[in-house]
Amino acid sequence: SRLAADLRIALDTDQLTLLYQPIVTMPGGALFGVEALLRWHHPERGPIGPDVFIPAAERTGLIVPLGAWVLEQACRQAVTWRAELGPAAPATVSVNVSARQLREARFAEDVAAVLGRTGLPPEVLTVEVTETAVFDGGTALTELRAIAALGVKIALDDFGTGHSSLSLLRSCPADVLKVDKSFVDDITDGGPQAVVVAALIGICEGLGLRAVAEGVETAEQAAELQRLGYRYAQGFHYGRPMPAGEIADYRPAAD
Ligand code: G
Ligand code: G
Ligand code: NA
Ligand code: MN
Repeated sequence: SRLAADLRIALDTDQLTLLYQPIVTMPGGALFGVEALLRWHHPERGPIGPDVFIPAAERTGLIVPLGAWVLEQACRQAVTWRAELGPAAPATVSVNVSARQLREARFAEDVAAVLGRTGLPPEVLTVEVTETAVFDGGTALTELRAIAALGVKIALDDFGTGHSSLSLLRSCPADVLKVDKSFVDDITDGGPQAVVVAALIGICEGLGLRAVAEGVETAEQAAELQRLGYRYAQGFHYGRPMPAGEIADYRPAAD
């Protein structure tokens, strides 16, 4: 397609950038880590969202070189932050990995190579995968176990929206569970979402997983999450995705 052809060019020029969104601790909202989020500024069409071009990149297989670029950029940035900010650097840098990337038998090898090239300690990198990508079968679990063995952290992204299964939490070497925004949206209404969010923190505590609440947009949601026992959050209430250079200046705006 036209989009895929343009994306191939974008990869070779400098139309792609990574923004970084704070992942914070509660209470207080101090910076804990960041999630890398890909942005494409098309020379004629302007900004195109990853929800549009990632699926196209998956269909064409371009996601493999694209994903490798994202991984390399994010690891290099993490190394730069550690050199420049020392203990104030993000403790973890998360990178989204799609189903197709995980199906590539070389994924773990590529991750190991990037860590070697950049010198980033493996435990600083978090790979975010969806439940659906893990269930995709094939080599996904093998690749995840291989990167976990390197010391890289694994986060289950958008948790609750896919085929959420408790057996997945046992078979997949996950360290972090990211509770999807759709569950966080209505927690202050006392509806069924609140029950799910409350149950997930218990599951995470029991299994030794770090629970991160995604899409936190209001002070009321943040307060309710803290009341339920959540200690990590991400969302516009705390910080929007921002250029790497702004992360050093991040200060908690709110609890
Ligand atoms: O940043 P935004 O909310 O627009 O992201 C939309 C979707 O695109 C999210 O599901 C996010 O996980 C995905 N996404 C953003 N950056 C990347 C990336 O670098 N690689 C992959 N595979 N997905 C990404
Ligand atoms: O699928 P994933 O969780 O990786 O998607 C992250 C996406 O969610 C990013 O594109 C980011 O821009 C978006 N996002 C992050 N926080 C918020 C929020 O508080 N509200 C909304 N609407 N989107 C958010
Ligand atoms: Na994500
Ligand atoms: Mn998510």
